[in-house]
Amino acid sequence: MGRAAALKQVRLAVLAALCFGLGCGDGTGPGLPVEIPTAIAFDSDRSGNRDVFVLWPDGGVTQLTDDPGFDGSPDWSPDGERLAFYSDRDGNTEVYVMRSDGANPQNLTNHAADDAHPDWSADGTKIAFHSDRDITWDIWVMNADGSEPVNLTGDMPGDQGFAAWSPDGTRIAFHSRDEGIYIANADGSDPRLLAQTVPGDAQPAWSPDGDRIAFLSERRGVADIWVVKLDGSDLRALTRDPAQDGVPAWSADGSWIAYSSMQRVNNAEVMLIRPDGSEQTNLTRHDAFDAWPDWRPSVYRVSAKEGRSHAP
Ligand SMILES: [Ca+2]
Ligand SMILES: [Ca+2]
Ligand SMILES: [Ca+2]
Repeated sequence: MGRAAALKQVRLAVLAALCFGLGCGDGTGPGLPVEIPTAIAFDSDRSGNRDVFVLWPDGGVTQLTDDPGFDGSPDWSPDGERLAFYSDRDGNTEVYVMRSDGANPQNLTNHAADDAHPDWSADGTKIAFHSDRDITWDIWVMNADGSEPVNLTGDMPGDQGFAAWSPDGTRIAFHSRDEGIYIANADGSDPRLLAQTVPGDAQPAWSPDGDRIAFLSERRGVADIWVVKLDGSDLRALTRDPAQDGVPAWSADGSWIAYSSMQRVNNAEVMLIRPDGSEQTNLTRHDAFDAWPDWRPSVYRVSAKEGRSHAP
C-alpha cells in the first residue's frame, strides 16, 4: 500500500471511530469512499437489533425504525416518499410501509403466514412480496394499500421468492429454488426461465434500462453477483472473492450495483461495484451486519417540508 493510500485508510478509520462515538447523525458523518448518486436505504443491527437505515451521499446515516423486532429489506416507493420493509414486530413477518422519515409504519399484509421482501412497482400502485400463506413460498402482488393480494405463482411447483418488477412494470422476475430465475408477465402468466440461469440462482434485480438482470449465483461454489443480458449474452461474474455476496440493487442511473457481502461472521457490508465489475468498494465499513441496499429513486427531489439539505 502506498503512503497516500495508508494515510487515507487511517483517516477513514479515525472518522469511522468518531462517527461511531457521535452516532453519525444527519449530515455530520464522514465522507464516503466514493460519490454515490442518491441515498441508499439498508438494514443493519448496529442499533442492537435489525432496523432500517438510510445512508446519505454526504456519509450521514439516519435510523428509520426503532423497534425491538426485526425490521429489514427496505424498498423505496418510486416517488421516494415512502419505504416498504418487512418486520416481525407484530408476532410474525408482515410487509409494512412507512414514510421515508420513518413515520407512520403501517402493516399491509396482516396475515398469520410469513410475508416478506417487498418490491414496489415502477408506477407505485402495486407491491410484490413473497409469502407462504398457500403452504409453499409464492410470489404475491397486492395494491400499495395492502388490498387485493393475488398469488402469481400458485401453479408453479416448489418455492418462489424475491420478486423484482421490470422498470416498465410489464414483467416480474423471481427465483424458483430448484430451477433458477424466472421472468413472468406482471399477472404471473407465461413464466420462462431466464437465459443462462442455473438452479440456485437467486435474488434477481433489473437494470434501469430493462436489458440486464443482476443476480446471486453460486455456480462457482461461492455466492457472487452475476449479470446477464435478457437475451443470454454477456454473462459475467462481477464479484470474485471468498465473501458470500447477495441482494444486488442497481442505482437508477445504472452507474452502480449495490449489494450485501458477508465479510466475516455477523459482519456484512453494503458494497458497491460498477456493472463492468470495476471499482468494488466497501460503503458501510462498520462492524455491524449491514445488508439489503436499495437506492433512493433519482426522480425524488427534496421537499421544503422535510427540511433537509441532502441532494436526492
Ligand atoms: Ca428493529
Ligand atoms: Ca404475516
Ligand atoms: Ca458491517
